[in-house]
Amino acid sequence: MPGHYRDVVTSSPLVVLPEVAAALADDRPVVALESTIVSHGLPRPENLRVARAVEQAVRAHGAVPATIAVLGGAVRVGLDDATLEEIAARDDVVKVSLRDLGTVVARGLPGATTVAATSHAASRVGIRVFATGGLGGVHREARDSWDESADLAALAQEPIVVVCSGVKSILDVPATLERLETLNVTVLGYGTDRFPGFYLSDSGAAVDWRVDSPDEVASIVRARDALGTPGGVVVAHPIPVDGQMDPDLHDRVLEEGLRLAHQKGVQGKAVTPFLLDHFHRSTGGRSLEVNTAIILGNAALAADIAVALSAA
Ligand code: PSU
Ligand code: MN
Repeated sequence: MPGHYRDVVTSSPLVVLPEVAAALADDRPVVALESTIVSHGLPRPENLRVARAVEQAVRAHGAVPATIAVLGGAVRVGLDDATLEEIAARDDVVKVSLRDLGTVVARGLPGATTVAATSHAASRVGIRVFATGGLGGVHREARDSWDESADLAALAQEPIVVVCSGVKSILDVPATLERLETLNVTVLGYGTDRFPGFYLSDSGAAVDWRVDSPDEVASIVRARDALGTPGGVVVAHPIPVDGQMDPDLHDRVLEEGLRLAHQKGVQGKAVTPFLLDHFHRSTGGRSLEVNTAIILGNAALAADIAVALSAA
C-alpha cells in the first residue's frame, strides 16, 4: 500500500501536539485554551500577542497550554506557533461551535473553536481544565430571539472545569445563571460570593458557593468524579475591582452596541463578535486592556487548578 494512502486511512481528525500528548500520558497538568477569542474576540494584531501571552501564563504556573483550533481537516489540540499565527491572521477562519465541528473538519476549513467546541475536544483527549475570558449565555431579548449560547448545553455534558470571569456582560446574566442551574452546571465563585461581570468585577448577581484555593476546587472535582456527577464546573474568577472597566463607560457603550446591533440586524453567531468589537472600538483600548487582564488571570488560575488536580 503506498505510504500516502495508508496516511489517509489511518489519519485521525483529532490531533494532539506531542508536548501535550506527553504531558497527558504522564498525568502532568494541561490547560486547554479556546481560539474563537483569538480569531473573533480580539482585534489584530493584539490577538496574537495575547494568545502567546496566555500560553506563557499557563507555563509560568506549571502547566502545558493546549490551544485548540481546526486546521487541515483535523481538530488540533495544542498548536505550534506557526498555526497559532495562522488562526490569528487569516480572514477566512470560521467560528466553530460544537455542532459545526464535524462539518468544518470534513470540509478542511480553518476554524476557531468556541467554549462549547473547545470543551468537547479537550474532554475527548482527557484535559480537565480550560481557561477563557467570559462564557456565552442567554442573550438579552432571548425571549424573542431564543438566542442562548451552545456553551451552556456543552457544559451540561462535558466533564471540564472552565475558569472564566463569568459570562460576557453583553448577556442577560440572571437568566444565564438560571439556565446553568437547570443544566446542572456547578458554579463556584473564586474568592467571592458574587458572580463576576466579565469587564466588571461584580455582575450584581450572587453565587451559592465560594472557594478560595485551587486545592478546594480540586477536592470538589474529585468528589464529583467519585459520585459520577455529569457535566462541567464553572470557576467564576472576577477581575480585581481596581482593574475593572469604569461601570458608567461600560453601561453607556453596551447600550449603544445593543442599539447598533439591532439597527443593523446582526443575528445569530455574529452577535457576540459584533458587540465585543464595538467595545474595543468605543472604549479607546480600555476594553482590550481589561479583556487581556481577564484572560491572563484566568489562564494562571486554571494552571494552578490543573496542578492541584494532578497532585492527587
Ligand atoms: N469570551 C471572550 N471573547 C470571546 C468569546 C468568549 O472573552 O470571543 C467567544 C467564546 O468562544 C464563546 C463564544 O464560546 O464567544 C460564544 O459565542 P455565542 O454567544 O455565539 O455562543
Ligand atoms: Mn448565539
